[in-house]
Amino acid sequence: MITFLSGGTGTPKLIQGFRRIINDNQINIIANSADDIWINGLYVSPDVDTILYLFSGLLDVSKYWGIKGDTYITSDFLNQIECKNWFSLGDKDLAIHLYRTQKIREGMKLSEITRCLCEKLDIDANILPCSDNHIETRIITEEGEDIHFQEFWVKLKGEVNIKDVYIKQIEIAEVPDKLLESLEQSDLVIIGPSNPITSIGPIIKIKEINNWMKRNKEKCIAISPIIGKKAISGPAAQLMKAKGHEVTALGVSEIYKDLISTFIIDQKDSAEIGKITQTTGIETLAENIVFKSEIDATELSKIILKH
Ligand code: FO1
Repeated sequence: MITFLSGGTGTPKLIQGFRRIINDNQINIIANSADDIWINGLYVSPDVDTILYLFSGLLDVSKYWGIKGDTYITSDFLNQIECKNWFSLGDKDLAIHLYRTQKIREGMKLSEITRCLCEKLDIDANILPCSDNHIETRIITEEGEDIHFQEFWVKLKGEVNIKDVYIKQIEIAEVPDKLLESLEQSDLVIIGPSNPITSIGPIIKIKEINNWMKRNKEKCIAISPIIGKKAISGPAAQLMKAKGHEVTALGVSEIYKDLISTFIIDQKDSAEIGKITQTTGIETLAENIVFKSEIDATELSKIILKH
């Protein structure tokens, strides 16, 4: 079994590569749930849904969130009657949020709801939110405002001077029932090339996951989401800087150093291998980590499996 820690778009793209060479029933996903947000009375779980849509063949791969071919009739009409609707929910996507919200109201846990959705969408992979507790990434702006990650990223388009980032309720977050069992059954645990602060950060900050990885770091590897001094995509650079990390592959390796035994950086950063290994003691490989197509992701997947 292979377990992926996933959030944002980088790890889902890598997973697409793995799916060409291993069966879905050999894959566990631990998805970030700290991007979750209540919007217009509905509970939306973006990083879990991206994975659900990916494994059910529904994902809009032009943006790596939402459902392909979805329409926005409800969202547009909502905009007409309520101007605050800055988070666009597709009409089919809405059905998932209606279902999840109803089940939450009936007292079901997020992991149980995710399992039901996997059955309904004919998904063979084992998909788990990192916690059944509600955790939430919050951004504190230079002006002192404390806003949800989605407000920072979607409403304000990331154009914010960040003073700090924190994960609300992370100290008391517990893993879902079967999560540790899934990790125990894994031959390999992969931190994909996602943002280490807000996509992977919440997952590895959960005590039971963090402790498990520390005890099993030989099985754990990570792929850098940073090449040179830039993020492959998304707000990783901005967020790493805000948390005082160097925006380089070395900076990423320092975040993961207690949890992994192998780190994969981009070929363009190959000169950094010595420095990373010296600073962190992690075996470091330089490969192509930019996925222009599924073939690139498959190539990296093959290299990881052979290693
Ligand atoms: N991203 C946007 O840039 N604009 C949106 O309106 C938006 C809506 C949305 C709805 C459901 C969903 O699952 C994801 C959505 N996203 C949207 C993506 C999301 O903000 C982030 O990309 C993820 O949270 C980062 O992993």
